[in-house]
Amino acid sequence: MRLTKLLLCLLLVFTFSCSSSSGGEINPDDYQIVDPEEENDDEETEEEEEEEQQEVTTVDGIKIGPDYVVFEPEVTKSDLGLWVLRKKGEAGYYPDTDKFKTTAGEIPALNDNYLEFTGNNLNGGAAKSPLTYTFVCPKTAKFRLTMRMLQTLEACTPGTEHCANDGYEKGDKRNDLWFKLEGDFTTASAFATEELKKNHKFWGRGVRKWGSIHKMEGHINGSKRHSDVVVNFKKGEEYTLTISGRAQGCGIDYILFYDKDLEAKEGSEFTVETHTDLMAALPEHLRPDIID
Ligand SMILES: [Ca+2]
Repeated sequence: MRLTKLLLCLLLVFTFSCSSSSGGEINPDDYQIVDPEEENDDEETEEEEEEEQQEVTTVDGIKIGPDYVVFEPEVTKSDLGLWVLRKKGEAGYYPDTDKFKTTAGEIPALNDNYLEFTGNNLNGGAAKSPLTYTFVCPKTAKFRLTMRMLQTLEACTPGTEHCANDGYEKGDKRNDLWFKLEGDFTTASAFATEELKKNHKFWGRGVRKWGSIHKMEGHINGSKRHSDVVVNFKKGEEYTLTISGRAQGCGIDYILFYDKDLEAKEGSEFTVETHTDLMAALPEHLRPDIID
């Protein structure tokens, strides 16, 4: 843009000297004079607008950035029911003394708390204690849903039911919940839009350390399938996520929707796969606020 204007100015000067030397008259209306001050003003306005779009707001505990929505699960306005808020220093917070494998060196729960489902059994069960979260989407984009999750696997006797050889409950227990979405969206995953509006199992891995819930389980033409949860959201539209308890002992640190394009964006390259700890793998701003 600047180069174009510079060339225009040079052309103007050249034309002016030619016209002068030939004795012709100059009509100022024939030329557009560029005011450098005015040009700077335009640039500042553009910068201000960009800054405005980068703004982060927190509404009812839900942090909304330019290309993500993230929140602690306890900000729900629903009755917690069979979900329990585990806090560091209190009974039931994982790891709890020598009952569990140490998680030293791992990143602990954000805000030293998480929500744990205490109903059903370690394998699963019917959807119970629904918790809802409503927010206005900041951007028209493909958003992926994922959650930071911990399987609070207990010590057990090898050889007994559900017990692995390492003396802890098997790594595929306590690892899922139910979820559904409401609002004006369409699917960008393997499952149909209408399927995403009904309760489905949402599972992942966080075997005695923080990992993630990242795959939906459903059926397509009668066959069981697993897929990321990716949806086309619209800017300014209101959406509601509902999670319900499924497997007992599934712990949720925080819940995140992020613009799928962020995965390949320069400087923030990441993936969310089995065992991915969201806090270790994703940029820091894709976390809820720290509560004082
Ligand atoms: Ca937390």
